[in-house]
Amino acid sequence: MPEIPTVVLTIAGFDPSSGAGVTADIKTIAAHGCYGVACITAMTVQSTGGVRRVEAVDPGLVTGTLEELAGDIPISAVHIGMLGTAKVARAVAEFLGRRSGKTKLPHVVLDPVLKSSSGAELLDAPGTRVLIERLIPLADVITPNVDEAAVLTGLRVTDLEEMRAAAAKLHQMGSVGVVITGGHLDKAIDLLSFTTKHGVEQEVFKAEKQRSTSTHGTGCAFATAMACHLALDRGLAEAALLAKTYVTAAIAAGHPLGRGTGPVNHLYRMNEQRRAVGSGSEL
Ligand code: PXL
Repeated sequence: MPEIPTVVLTIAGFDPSSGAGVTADIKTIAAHGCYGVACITAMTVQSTGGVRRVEAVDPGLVTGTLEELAGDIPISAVHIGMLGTAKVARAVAEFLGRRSGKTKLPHVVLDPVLKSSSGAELLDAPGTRVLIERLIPLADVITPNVDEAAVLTGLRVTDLEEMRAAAAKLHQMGSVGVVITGGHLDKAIDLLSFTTKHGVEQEVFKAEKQRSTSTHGTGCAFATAMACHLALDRGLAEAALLAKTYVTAAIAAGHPLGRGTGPVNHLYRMNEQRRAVGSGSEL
């Protein structure tokens, strides 16, 4: 009998340039050897040049899709990205809230996507309130970048000390695990913070900042990679470290596509395999 694959569900928007959003997430999930299923929350009109238009889908379609998938396929982790509107955010919160005890979906990773890097609003203001009040307490891990951490906490978040304070505040707001990504800071620092019986534990991951114009989709790739590692039963610290390593390599191998910010290369490992096979056959 063929093996049952580890399934990761992504709930996110559609970016037609496939740098971010569901199509990018499916690539990330495949790169981790898992099987991806998806629920689209919003359509966007965009290219590497930026987001031109956002249109949320009917919340009933979101509920129907999530119930249909979860009733049929065993899901080992959930990634939540762009939600678009409060109505869609509420539909997702209600779906997760309906599943408790044995039917609770494991390893919910919430990427609080608020704006695109070009400044377009990807979640409306009432949606941000739903995210704070209903989704943060339902998630196992939340992965804001420094700007999103600042909006969610109302604090300034520009360096490691401020990241530590923002993480503490996010714990007070109901987050169990927090990873604040600081890829935009001078040094690319990520802070992992989680609550244990003994209090809050924090770990810092540092990487050299890379000079690249192919960085579209780093947030989605990081959060989805974390969901995959948690689905594969890795602990929080290992998942965060491996997800950061994955994103760093995907940026380094980024695609020089389009006139704007190119997409990261989610499937860079396939090129490594192709080169390995190529050099093998030449010997
Ligand atoms: O990177 C955030 C993001 C997430 N999801 C979708 C997006 C974007 C940014 O443009 O379009 C669908």
